[in-house]
Amino acid sequence: MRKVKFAQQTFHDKLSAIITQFPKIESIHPFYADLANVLYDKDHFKIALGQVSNVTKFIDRIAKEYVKLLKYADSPFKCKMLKKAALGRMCTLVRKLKDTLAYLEEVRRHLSRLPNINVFSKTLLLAGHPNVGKSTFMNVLSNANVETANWAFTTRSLYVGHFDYQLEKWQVIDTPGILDRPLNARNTIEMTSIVSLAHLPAAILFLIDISTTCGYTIEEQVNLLISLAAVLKNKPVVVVLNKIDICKPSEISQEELNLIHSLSNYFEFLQFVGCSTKTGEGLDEAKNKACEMLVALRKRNKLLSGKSVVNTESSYVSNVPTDPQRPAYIPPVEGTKQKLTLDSISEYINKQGGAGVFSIGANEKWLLANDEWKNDKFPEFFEGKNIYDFIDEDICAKLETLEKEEQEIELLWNKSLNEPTEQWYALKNSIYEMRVEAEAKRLLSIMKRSKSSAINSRQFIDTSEFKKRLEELDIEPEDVLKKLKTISTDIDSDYVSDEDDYLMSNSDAELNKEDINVDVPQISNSNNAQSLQKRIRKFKLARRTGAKGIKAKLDLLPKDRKSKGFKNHPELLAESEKHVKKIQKRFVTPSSNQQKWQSHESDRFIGTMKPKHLFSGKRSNGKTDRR
Ligand SMILES: Nc1nc2c(ncn2[C@@H]2O[C@H](COP(=O)(O)OP(=O)(O)OP(=O)(O)O)[C@@H](O)[C@H]2O)c(=O)[nH]1
Ligand SMILES: [Mg+2]
Repeated sequence: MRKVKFAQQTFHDKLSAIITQFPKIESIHPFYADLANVLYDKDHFKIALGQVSNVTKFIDRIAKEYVKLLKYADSPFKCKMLKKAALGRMCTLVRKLKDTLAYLEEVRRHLSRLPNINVFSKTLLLAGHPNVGKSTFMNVLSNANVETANWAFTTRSLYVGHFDYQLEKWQVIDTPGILDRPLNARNTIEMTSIVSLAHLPAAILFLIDISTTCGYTIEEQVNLLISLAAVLKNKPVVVVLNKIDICKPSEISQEELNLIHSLSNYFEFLQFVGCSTKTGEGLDEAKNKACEMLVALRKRNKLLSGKSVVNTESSYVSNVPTDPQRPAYIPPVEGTKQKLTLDSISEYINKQGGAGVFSIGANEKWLLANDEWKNDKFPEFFEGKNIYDFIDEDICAKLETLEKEEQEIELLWNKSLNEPTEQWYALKNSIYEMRVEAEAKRLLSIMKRSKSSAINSRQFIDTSEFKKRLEELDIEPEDVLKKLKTISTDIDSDYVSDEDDYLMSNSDAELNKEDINVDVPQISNSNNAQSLQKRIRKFKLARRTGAKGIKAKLDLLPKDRKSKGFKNHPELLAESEKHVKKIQKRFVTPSSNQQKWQSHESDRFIGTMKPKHLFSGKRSNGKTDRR
């Protein structure tokens, strides 16, 4: 399976690289697209690439199918057979692609040999019949070294050379010779020339051999140019009458001259130059004319298209006057009292120290209340802060209002300090009350601690120590006494009088009251009343002597309520039972804050220290209750 996949991946990578690395005819410049079409036949080229793409897809599909089969193969032998079949099919497909790949390789090599023509740079294009001296012209003009020979079609493809004109680099392209025949009869070599003539935005140097040593008559050569008129539309054409060293233009017959002059009817931009590539005569003139025409045409086209021609070719050589007159412009000064003239300003500057030492700033025109302020210097930044941020136009008004507010507040403050308000008095009184209450409470606690009913509050207050203390605190003893009375009535009215009640806790007192409330209506005139009183006393005694509280409280309850007093009153009976249950619940059940050992020894709980895994996590098998 691995081998099949590897083979598929390798084939896929290689074939996709071929497809992606070839230029896409639709996306390249029309010159190159047409050139590729002429040289390699666009359809053929596309079909070849399509075949490669199809084979890639087939190989992918074969690999996918066989991998699936290999997955479910039941024996190694079968696997081996399947692998063999898959690789065999892939190789067969690639073998069938042999011719296509060979063609594509040829194309690739040819493409790599093509000259590097920049379709956007300024170009001169040499065209004409074979053997007219195009390659010789090119060799003289540029640094190229193109083969020249005295027979037709010495040059079979495009050649590029470079030369400088007006500090710019131009390219010159030598094309193969063209014959005057219909387009479909032309061969690939001729078509290369036609394509470059049609697509390159260049100036055309059409060479005519006036000596006819090339083997073609002047008429044939003129007719060729006329036949190319449609292709060369809107292009500058320079007709170079070559080989003037052999045959002078004056030696040409009038008919032939007329024929040559008639060319101007077919072309918009046409010029004639006589030249000899052998001697070099007229060569520069031909070159310069072609270049000038192309530059002029480009400028014209740019102007027509609405683009600016500034900073374009040769604009830097253009009409800058040698001695420009640039008089100084003094703007009219308005709104000033005194009109400043150029002389007065220069005089003033000279007075102040001259140019470079003094310059008139904008502050000269400021309209200030005092003229001296004009030259006042103030820093823009002060202590790292921009002064402008702190400039406030309404600052004076704001300051005034703030000052007024401050004065008002000050007046109020003085007034409140001198004359205490009602609130102040109320506060003072409440503080005094609080102090009196604190003293009264203190006194009460001392009295409680003394445990003597005979001692009264007056005795305490009249002691020297207390008197002194109250004097220091500026408290009237009478006030403390009054407060003491109110506090004692609030907390425990029978505090001083009844010793028993004092000794009873609040909860006990409640309990007794409940019991008494329940029992008293029925047992007021019987012996039970006396027994209850007895039990209460017993309970109090028990508390005082330190007996257990629960037992004592249980003793308070009547032993047989159904037979004693509640027999004929089911409602009271039910109520009393409710009370009994309540009390039992409260005292028999150990409360939450009671210590554990107090409930019972047997109630002690010691948790079994089982391992954690028996309590938590997923059970792999069965239920938890088996453990
Ligand atoms: N006397 C003379 N001979 C020239 C002149 N220019 C070119 N020749 C000769 O003409 C012959 C052809 O020149 P080429 O430059 O190869 O012509 P071509 O136009 O490039 O020819 P193809 O490449 O075949 O299209 C050569 O033998 C040159 O020596 C010239 O100005 N005077
Ligand atoms: Mg040539």
